[in-house]
Amino acid sequence: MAKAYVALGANLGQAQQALKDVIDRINEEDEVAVIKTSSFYKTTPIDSSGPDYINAVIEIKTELTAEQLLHRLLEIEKEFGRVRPVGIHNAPRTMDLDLLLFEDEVRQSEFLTLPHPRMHERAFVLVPLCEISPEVVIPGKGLAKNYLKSVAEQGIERLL
Ligand code: PH2
Ligand code: MG
Ligand code: MG
Repeated sequence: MAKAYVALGANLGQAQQALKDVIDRINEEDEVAVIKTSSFYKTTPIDSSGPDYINAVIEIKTELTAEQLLHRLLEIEKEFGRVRPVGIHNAPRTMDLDLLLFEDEVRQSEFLTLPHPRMHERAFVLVPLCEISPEVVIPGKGLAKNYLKSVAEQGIERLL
């Protein structure tokens, strides 16, 4: 069984409900169990347009490989209405599921880069990640919590 962290984000439609539903949906996968769920956060779009995002991070255990897991996540994004308009960078979306960490794997391919290359620059990832796993390490970068200070200017508000 591998431990992995997945970032959830949405800024179109009923984003908060969609995040709740997608966590249940991920947990329904036979080879995946959701172990921890962060609070939900309202966050300012970073390098993206449209309304504020709702973001969260989950910890999962899985029997899948990292590639298999990412394929499942991309299928689930589609079930939740994700479309990828051609030519619009980081277009507003109904659901984005990003594989942040998979055990301590480090790799780079067309399909999958681990750890997620921009995770240490984004409060909407680091804050919920450190909430559920305060001592988590980003391979090659060190403790995730050490990057919190550098993203302190980014707008993020914990929802109750
Ligand atoms: N996702 C992006 C780009 N920008 N900004 C916020 N606040 N939340 C996101 O989930 C997000 C973003 C690319 O996936
Ligand atoms: Mg993303
Ligand atoms: Mg994505």
